[in-house]
Amino acid sequence: MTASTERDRQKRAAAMWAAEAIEDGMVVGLGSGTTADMAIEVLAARVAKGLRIVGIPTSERTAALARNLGLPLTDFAAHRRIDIAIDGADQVKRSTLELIKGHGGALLREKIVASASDRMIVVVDETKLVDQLGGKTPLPVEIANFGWQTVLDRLAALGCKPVLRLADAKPFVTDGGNYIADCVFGQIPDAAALHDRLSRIVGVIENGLFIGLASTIVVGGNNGVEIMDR
Ligand code: A5P
Repeated sequence: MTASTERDRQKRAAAMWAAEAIEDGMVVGLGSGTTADMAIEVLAARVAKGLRIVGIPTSERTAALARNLGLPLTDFAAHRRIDIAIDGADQVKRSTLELIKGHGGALLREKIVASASDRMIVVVDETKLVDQLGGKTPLPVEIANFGWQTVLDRLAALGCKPVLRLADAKPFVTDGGNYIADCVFGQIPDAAALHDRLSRIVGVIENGLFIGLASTIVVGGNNGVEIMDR
């Protein structure tokens, strides 16, 4: 088995575990990314067999996938609270269950959905587990497009190397119409402190540090899934 096939198998095992935790009548937060997609596929198959749920998507891409698969969608106008959100992550810190998210660019909606959820189940393969957040993995920060250059300067003053994310040689634009600065901080020993400092920069809309939001991490590994609860 190739490494990528094995990784897909691990991701699918985690996604299946999370999708099986969803019960009839629930409002479900639908995450973004390849692992969340797998959970959405399992949920849609369960809906086809009679499970009654509604989903709130964390991205336009996820909304399109859910619609194509026949998974009914709703929004915050109809439901203020979500029972369970299922989403992926780019890094998970073992000891604290703090996350880095946003490599897919959906971090703002993902964080709004996670914050409105009674429970957030994070689905990852074992390559996402780390002892310390950051390292070479950049922290995505969603920023206003007006004056983005000044925001990058302020981010750099925090000690990182911010790079404006591009797509097809133009700035990548999020579903909310904003830009993303990918910030390499190196090791992030105190995620809460960094989160606060980022939040104080005018023009920063949200950052990819998810602190105190994940309830359960489902890690797909060689020998099935490992469950880490907060
Ligand atoms: C999307 O913005 C991200 O937060 C994703 O949840 C994250 O990139 C995980 O994606 P994969 O499951 O594709 O690795």
